[in-house]
Amino acid sequence: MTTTSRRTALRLGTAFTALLGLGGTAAAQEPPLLPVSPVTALRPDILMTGAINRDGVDLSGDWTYSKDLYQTGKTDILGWAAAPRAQRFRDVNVEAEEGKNKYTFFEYDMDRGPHMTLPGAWNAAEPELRYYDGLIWFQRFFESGPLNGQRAFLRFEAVNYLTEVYVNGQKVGSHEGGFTPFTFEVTKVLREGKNQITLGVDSTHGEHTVPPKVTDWDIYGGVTRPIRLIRTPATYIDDFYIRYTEAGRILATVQLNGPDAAGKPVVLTIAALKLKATATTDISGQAQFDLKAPKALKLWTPDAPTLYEAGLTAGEDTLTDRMGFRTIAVKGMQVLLNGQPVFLRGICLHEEEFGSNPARRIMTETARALLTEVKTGLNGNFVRLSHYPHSEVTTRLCDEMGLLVWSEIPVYWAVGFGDAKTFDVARRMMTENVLRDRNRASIIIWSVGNETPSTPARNHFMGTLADDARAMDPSRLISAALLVHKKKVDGVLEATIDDPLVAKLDIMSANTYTAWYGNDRLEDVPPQRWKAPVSKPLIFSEFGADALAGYHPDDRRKYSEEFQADFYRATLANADTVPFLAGLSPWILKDFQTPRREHPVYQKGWNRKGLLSETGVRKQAFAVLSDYYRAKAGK
Ligand code: GCB
Repeated sequence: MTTTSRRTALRLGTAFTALLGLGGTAAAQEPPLLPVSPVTALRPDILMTGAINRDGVDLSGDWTYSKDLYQTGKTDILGWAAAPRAQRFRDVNVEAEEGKNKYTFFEYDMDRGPHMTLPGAWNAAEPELRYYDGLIWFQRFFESGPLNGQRAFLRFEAVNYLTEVYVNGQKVGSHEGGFTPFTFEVTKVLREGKNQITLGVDSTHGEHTVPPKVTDWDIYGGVTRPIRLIRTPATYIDDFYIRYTEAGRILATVQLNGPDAAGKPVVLTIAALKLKATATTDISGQAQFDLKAPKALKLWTPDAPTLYEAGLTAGEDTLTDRMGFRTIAVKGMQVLLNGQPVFLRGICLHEEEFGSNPARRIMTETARALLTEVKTGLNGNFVRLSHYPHSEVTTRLCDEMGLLVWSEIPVYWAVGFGDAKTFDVARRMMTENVLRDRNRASIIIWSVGNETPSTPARNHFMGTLADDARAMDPSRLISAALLVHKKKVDGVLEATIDDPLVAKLDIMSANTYTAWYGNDRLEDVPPQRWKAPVSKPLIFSEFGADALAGYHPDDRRKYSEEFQADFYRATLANADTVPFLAGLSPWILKDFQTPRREHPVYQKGWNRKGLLSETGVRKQAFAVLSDYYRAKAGK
């Protein structure tokens, strides 16, 4: 057994081992590869790119909720339609109805239910919800004035995982996926005055979901990012994609939505650069710009993250965005930022704020606290936002603070690679992620997944995701965190990246835990040899060791701060020997919650591979990495 297979089998059990083909049965009959529809067909009808910069009514705050583990609000016994007395989304005043007739009864009442502050995952809200994994209904009321010809939309920045949305008792849409935004038009269902909104949020993951049921992070069910009611003119700017090219041009594509979308002038301005241009939309409502970048343009870099306010106007609709301009490319074994080689001094991050009871509630200040530790504390220039799209607040802050970003979708471990439903969900997620964030200068890499077994079905699945990302955004690089095969040759470890998916990637990335998982020792790490069949840059996308902050036994054993620091020293020494290494993103900035980690002394529900404890206490390894990056940066 190779080191990879031993470690993987240890962590994931026999199902994954069979998937890897190690059980000896999987390879016999390969099912046909899944058909691929055009990526344009997966685009949501309404995107509302940049919605975060539009005015709106924030529905954050107090909501009532009702737990529904057996989904009685959706279906009754034997699969019948749910009984009205259990349908939480109805537009009725339960208490008033009960008062009208002594034979009327309900098995819910949202108005008299318990309260929860949204956004924020439910596991942090109440002890009884700590590990709740299922359906919860949420409800609140909001006011709306007359629309006067405008359109109204509900914008959800993220809800985990499957969401049904009802307004005044009518279903307005549903969405699958816990980390990308979605928007439903509610123009026709809104009432003047008081309106009711009900959400059915189901956190359950299973054989068709992305990610799959077992991951190494917390459930974090519920509404984790803001919900807003947004109004626009009848024809509005639904999407825009503005980028800078190596030829020194600014290209922009703007998509209008509405009855007057075709043949409409769109004005693009960047006042600080004295740039103003007009293009007219085609029959599909799309306008294209191809402009020479003004000489005064300062390119965005992590050291000087210059942002410009770009303005778009189409009829009555206007939208602004703060944007940076830069190029990113790969040449041979190097990554080039604005034509110059760059070494990615990074770290991985989960979407989890500091504190002993995090709720994945990422606001500007909670995100800034994490990113400041990367930028200033670690002397970093790069974050891997693992393993799913993080809040737009975070990616925008990376633009502002000067941090390069790896953005990923949770195609993680054993997702259903041969399953058409899973394929569709993953491709939609990739689409929603790329279309949300392709105006962010900070983002340089789209990752199509993490630690997945190489099979024909998986190569097709993830290869298609790579093609999709490139089709929607040819201006960024594609990668994936790969498993590596390790074996000892003449007593020295040899790590080989022989994954066929590499053909679809610009950057190879490897997760390497030599001397943490498996039987290798710290002294095996520095001489480890890295081999790849192609000449592309490599990132160590993960390496790490658990350490409990404050634990200092004399023998520097596992779980001690000393072991973690020694592990970092050994892996960094190894990194220095790899000529095609273009960057690092060790695992991980901060200890994070996960039901997979239950050692009663050291873990207690936390993965302890953070360089910081959950409350932000720096462990010894923090300084090891910080010093290494300072030297790399030439500071
Ligand atoms: C990995 C996974 C990450 C885990 C980490 C660990 O390779 O990508 O999600 O949390 O290892 O701690 O084992």
